[in-house]
Amino acid sequence: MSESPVTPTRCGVVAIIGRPSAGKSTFLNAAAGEKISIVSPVPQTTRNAIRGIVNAERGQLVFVDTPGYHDSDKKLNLRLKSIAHDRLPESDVVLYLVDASREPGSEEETITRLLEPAVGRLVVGINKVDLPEARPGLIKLFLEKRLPSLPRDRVFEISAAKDEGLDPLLTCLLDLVPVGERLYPEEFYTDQDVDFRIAEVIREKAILNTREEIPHAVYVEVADLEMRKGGKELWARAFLVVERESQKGMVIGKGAALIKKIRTEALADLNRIFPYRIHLDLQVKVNRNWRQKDPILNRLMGR
Ligand SMILES: Nc1nc2c(ncn2[C@@H]2O[C@H](COP(=O)(O)OP(=O)(O)OP(=O)(O)O)[C@@H](O)[C@H]2O)c(=O)[nH]1
Ligand SMILES: [Mg+2]
Repeated sequence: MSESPVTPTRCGVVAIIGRPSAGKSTFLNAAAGEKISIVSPVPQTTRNAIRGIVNAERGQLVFVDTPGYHDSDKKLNLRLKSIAHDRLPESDVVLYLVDASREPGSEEETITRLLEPAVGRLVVGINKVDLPEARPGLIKLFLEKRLPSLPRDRVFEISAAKDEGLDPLLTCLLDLVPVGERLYPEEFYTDQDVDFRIAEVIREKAILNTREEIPHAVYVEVADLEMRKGGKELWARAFLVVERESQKGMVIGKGAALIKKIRTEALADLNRIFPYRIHLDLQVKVNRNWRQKDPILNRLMGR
């Protein structure tokens, strides 16, 4: 009796690497069809290695979104860089995202130098091709020069924001990950804790509603979480933490209008993400120069 051949399942870890604002988190959300990682126009929005799981008939891709790779000697930036760096050896495939609307400069050169040893398991997404100023041809020339052994069929033009061109790229990634069972149950799409996701959504709204140095000076601390009404409601108390007393007023706004707006926008997203009703008490406090404090950075960035 002949049996029809069964295609084996594939599963692997894909690290997403690229410059700040290349669209790594936007890509992850589009690929997964869920809001997993926060997005903003401000560079260095992502501060952690965030897992997002994409299930397909043929298998599972476990993406790891990383902080934008950026050369700087500041304490926080060095942490962000090492988070991205450390994900390389533990991934099966590396997805390098390049912003087609920006000329590839020294930062892009640093990244290609970093990725050169991984070229055999590298896939490139040339992102933001929807923008009129996008020049994918220029990026391709850059890649040919910097990564000459990268096969051309590993380079894809995409628009993460418009969810265009993602399927051939995902197919290519599935072809490259090893044969193996799924690492996560199929209904899983992220491994983040509830309090981390709440903190991140609040931070996204704070970034989107402030300017200049404030977006970088903010972190969010979830102080209390309590399930009520038999799991129907989640009550959260959180602090939006800034670096200086003078920044407090800027986040609170006139008549507390800004902090109210941040809270309302965060709640709208959180109520879409979670199956229970969220109640949020949000306050602002100062932790002087937290970006210089190792214990805080350890807590926020895990180390
Ligand atoms: N036009 C356009 N904009 C995009 C696209 N992908 C991302 N963006 C925008 O680019 C900005 C940065 O996107 P993110 O996804 O936060 O970028 P990132 O690479 O995760 O940035 P960091 O976390 O700071 O490293 C946001 O304003 C996105 O809306 C795209 O395909 N087209
Ligand atoms: Mg990001």
